[in-house]
Amino acid sequence: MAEKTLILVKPDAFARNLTGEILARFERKGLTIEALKLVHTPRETAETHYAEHAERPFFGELVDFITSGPLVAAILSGNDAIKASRQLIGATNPLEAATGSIRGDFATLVGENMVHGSDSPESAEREIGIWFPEL
Ligand code: ABT
Ligand code: MG
Repeated sequence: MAEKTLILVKPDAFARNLTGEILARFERKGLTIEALKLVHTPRETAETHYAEHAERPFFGELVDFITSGPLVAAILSGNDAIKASRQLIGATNPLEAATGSIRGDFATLVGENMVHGSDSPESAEREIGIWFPEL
């Protein structure tokens, strides 16, 4: 089933010059880049993106982190793009993410876990609207 997903190469990954490495993994899987841009994220955009975590104790740090530097936002498309991307990204906690996944290979902190991928079709539609309102 062809579908779209929203990916963020987060500020930690961008600062470590891993953007190309990460996008290459999605491309090798067979996903297609439909849109791509560098974003200096306004605080309001980050708060909207992570609205489901607004009441969590880590929300402030999460927004601080995602606005701490530029990130790269992308729309990817392909067969089961949401599930395929989440598989490539790995578990939320990098210490539990499989070796071979992006988080498993490159991260150790749950609060700085390199990449975001939409977790459902509803999330993908909502998040594409947040990061690519011009489309
Ligand atoms: P995202 O792709 O960033 O949404 O991560 P994922 O969907 O794998 O995990 P969720 B549960 O959505 O986490 C959102 C961000 O919150 C961070 N987080 C999460 C913490 O810092 N502490 C926690 O205890 C939990 C549960 C990790 C995620 N992002 N970052 N950066
Ligand atoms: Mg999530």
